[in-house]
Amino acid sequence: NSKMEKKIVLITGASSGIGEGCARKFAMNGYRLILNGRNVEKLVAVKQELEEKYHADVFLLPFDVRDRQAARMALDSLPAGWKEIDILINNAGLVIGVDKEHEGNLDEWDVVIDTDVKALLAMTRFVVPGMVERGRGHVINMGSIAGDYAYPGGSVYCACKAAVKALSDGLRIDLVDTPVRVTNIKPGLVETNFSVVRFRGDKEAADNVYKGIRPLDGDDIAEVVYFAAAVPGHIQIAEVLVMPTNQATGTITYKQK
Ligand code: 8X3
Repeated sequence: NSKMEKKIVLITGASSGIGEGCARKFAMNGYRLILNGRNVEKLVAVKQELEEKYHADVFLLPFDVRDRQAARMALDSLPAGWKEIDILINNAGLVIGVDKEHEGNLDEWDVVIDTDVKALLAMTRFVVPGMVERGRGHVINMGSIAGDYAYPGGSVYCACKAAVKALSDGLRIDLVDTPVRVTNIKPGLVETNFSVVRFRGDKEAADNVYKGIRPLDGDDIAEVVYFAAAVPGHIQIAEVLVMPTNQATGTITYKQK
């Protein structure tokens, strides 16, 4: 039946921002969705919207991606019919603060590194063997322009996104003799809750980042993600750098004090 033919996409960090945009875009296009996030209330709201608007088939898989045990258990708990993930969108990510490398809080940076790098790696480690076995699949990592250029106040975050680039390139190499594709999406300025978290809840400081330009939003990035997923299987969009028309490079400067 047609339900069995529909592709399944798992999106981490799907309760807001780029992840939510991707959920909407793939729902619109008839994919079945496994949505991960920590905030169950927000995930339920996204599920409801997608069911109402697009009659989407949505399965919620709430867990903290940093918790490897929880990730393993959640994936194992997927019911029959939901286990064969076609697309893994490693989207969950964050940064806390704009501190200098020699002044920041190591505990906060653990959270950032654990989420942006180690959780992405764990999800890949758990999901990709099934893709290889089935002979189909696609891993789409949310990198960043920050992985191409370090900028003031971005040291650890930029390092994480450089790691995402290396993990994407490495995985693409490791999968070269399989039909599984690997894509690294590298957004520039995108206005989401990301910036609010970066500035530890200071909405004004977050808004300031986008002053005078029209930033991208989660739906804009979802267009690019979807494009990479939708092209024929012999085409591998290895990476995409995507930014607002009025942004030119990654050397964004944040006031640090
Ligand atoms: C976040 C985008 O421009 O702050 O990945 O590096 S930026």
